[in-house]
Amino acid sequence: MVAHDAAGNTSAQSNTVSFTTNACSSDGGVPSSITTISTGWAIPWGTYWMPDGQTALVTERDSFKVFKVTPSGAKTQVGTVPNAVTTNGEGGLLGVAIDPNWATNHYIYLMHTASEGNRIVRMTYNGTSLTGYTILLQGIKKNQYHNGGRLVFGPDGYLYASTGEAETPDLAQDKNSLNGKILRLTTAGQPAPGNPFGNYVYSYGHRNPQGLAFDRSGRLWEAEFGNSKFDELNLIKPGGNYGWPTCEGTCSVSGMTNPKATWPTGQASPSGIAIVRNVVYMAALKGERLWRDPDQRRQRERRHPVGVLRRHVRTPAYGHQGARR
Ligand SMILES: [Ca+2]
Repeated sequence: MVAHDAAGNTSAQSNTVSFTTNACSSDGGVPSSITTISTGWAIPWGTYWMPDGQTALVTERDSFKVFKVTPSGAKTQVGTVPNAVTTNGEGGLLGVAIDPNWATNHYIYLMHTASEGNRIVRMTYNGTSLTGYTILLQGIKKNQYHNGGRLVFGPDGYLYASTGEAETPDLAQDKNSLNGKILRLTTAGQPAPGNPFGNYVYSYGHRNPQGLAFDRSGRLWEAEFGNSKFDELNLIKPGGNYGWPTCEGTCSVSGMTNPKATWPTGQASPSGIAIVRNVVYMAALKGERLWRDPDQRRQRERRHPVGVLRRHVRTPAYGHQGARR
């Protein structure tokens, strides 16, 4: 920096100063110029960007393959996850997450169905191939449907996983069951310190939770399949009871946390979510569209937001699961 006074004197150059500007005050913006970057997929399921944002890893549910994909559309198989099986339904190779410290430890995390149940495992990805299969948590009850399966890292450095209730609704209310939950664990596969019930459970009362994403404020959002009436977008708090099977969508039962947004199931059936510039994007399977949920509406924390979300673009359902469950 250089200073000037009223007399026209100019100072010497200061030392170099570096700073980071604040985030843009206006969130979102409506997407445009929507293009297809990659084709030829069977059932692509989990997607996660590498920390450098230059490539993503994408899982294929029924082939158990993992691919590297670039924004230009280049697609390279990097491996196949061992010990994965299908359920002839919604199980198979599911979510993927990249360790925030990948540059030094080269760890990635996967959720998949195996012989004894659903597992969360760690593998080593060196940028080219997968090795070092290590089980972190296993025996999460599997079922033909309702396996959950999304993974995401929180800003706290812990791994969050969504698990379905395996079409056994009472498991969702059992705080000692791994099913119908959002779990929080360490990268070594232990319950994260400070979890509300001293085990893996972070929140409960979920039916078939799917997308998980953190917003700019570090808040966790989750999209969830309802049964036959309403799908949900929930703001997740530790220890929260999200209602299933007592409630589907919004209800007025003491102790149950209502969703921040709901949709008639025919318009949604949510799959993955992503948050970009604090706007939630939610892929809808039966709805065959991409929903866009601007931040302002979430900040109002509306209790009955049915219909306030607006359909923006149609998209082929990704992670298509066939008949809605
Ligand atoms: Ca609920």
